[in-house]
Amino acid sequence: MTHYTQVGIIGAGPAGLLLAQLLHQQGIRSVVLENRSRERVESRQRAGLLEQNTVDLLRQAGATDRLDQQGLVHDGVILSYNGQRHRIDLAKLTGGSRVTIYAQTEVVKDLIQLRLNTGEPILFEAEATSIDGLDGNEPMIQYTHNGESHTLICDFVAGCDGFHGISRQTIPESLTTAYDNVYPYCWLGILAKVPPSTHELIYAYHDRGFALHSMRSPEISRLYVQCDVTDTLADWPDERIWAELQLRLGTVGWTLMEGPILEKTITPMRSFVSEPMQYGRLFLAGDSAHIVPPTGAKGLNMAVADTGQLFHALMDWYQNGSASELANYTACCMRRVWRVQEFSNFMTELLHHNPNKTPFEAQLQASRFNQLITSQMASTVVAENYVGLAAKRASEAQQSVNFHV
Ligand code: FAS
Ligand code: PHB
Repeated sequence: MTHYTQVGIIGAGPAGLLLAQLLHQQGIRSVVLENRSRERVESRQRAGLLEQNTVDLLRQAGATDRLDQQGLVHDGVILSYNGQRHRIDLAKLTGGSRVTIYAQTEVVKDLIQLRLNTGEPILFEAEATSIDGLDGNEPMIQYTHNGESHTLICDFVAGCDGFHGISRQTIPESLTTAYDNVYPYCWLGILAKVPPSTHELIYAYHDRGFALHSMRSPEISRLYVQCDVTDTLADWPDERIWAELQLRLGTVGWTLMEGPILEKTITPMRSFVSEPMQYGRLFLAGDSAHIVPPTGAKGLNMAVADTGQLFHALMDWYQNGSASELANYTACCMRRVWRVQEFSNFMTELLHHNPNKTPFEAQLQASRFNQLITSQMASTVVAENYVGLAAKRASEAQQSVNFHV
């Protein structure tokens, strides 16, 4: 069967769902195609930290009712180096910007419910198999759903289908440049039924490896330990996980509370960028175009920032008949993407024990951490990147308004 819409959206992750909602609010019709089930999409444990810019865009979309009730707002973050802790006062160093802990699973649930409330089409277990006609004005997405083949004809295709989707592969290889950096370690992440042992996040470097103390609620902790790229979950029984977390996060006078582990996953660490993020009427947003190691808490936030950029460019077309923002989409995204890539790489290299590093590199790593502790300027750079530079610009704008008042 053949169907028609204005924007065909491949992927019901944060990028695709948010774009669909923002467009709907402006009366632009879209169809969301998702190849997994609703249950699978809503249960995938992923990100947990939202920048202010992300919260603002979700609020614009009308998706923050539960976030406002359940989100945990943080003014600071703790970095630890072999047990020596340093708190970075995010709000003080950035003129009031903060971050919010609210799981990606909850963001996705909120956006899916919003989509369902609109009555606009979102098809689960519908796999996009090809994208055609991108050089014309009516691109087509071929997809299968309930065992039948369908064609979706649209004005634009939003490739929000993540790192393993088909959108990026649709851009001719001869026109793309890929940048790739695989790290020699992974993260083993757990959800544990135990109250967080500190109010704020702790990112810890330890000679045994990195660890991160995060949370999902006052009752649920989210924790990570660095593991080897060859490790499997069988190599990490609960006892070993807790023992390593105690060693790596520990400091004098503090104990990590332990509890039943509800879920375990191993995530590889990789930096990847593919340029351009567009081809004819196809525009990539989120992990389909770039991925970052989660050390900087940027993957989800970058996807949302792309979505905001693409939404404005599409509305410039639909409301003003202008194609200039669409033409500049890649260039506008890339400035932000590379800033986030650099910050994510900095945090990853700073906080992980690299088995391949030389003694010289080990000294540099220790010196970088020492500079963070002794220089407010160095801590400010980390704080501004961590809360998101869009937040910095917003707080500067607010300060300038306050200044002139
Ligand atoms: P997503 O991958 O979320 O969504 C893409 C969607 O497209 C998926 O639902 C997929 O099923 C669907 N799809 C793919 N191909 C399709 C096709 N052919 N047809 C139809 N649908 C298709 N970020 C952090 O900030 N912190 C973290 O701790 C963190 N942990 C992560 C752990 C893992 C295992 C992974 C994979 C990522 C993690 N990330 C983390 C990054 C993550 O949060 C992403 O940045 C975020 O999901 C990006 O959102 P989207 O771009 O919407 O892509
Ligand atoms: C999380 O809570 O899952 C989380 C928080 C910060 C990160 C990565 C993951 O940098």
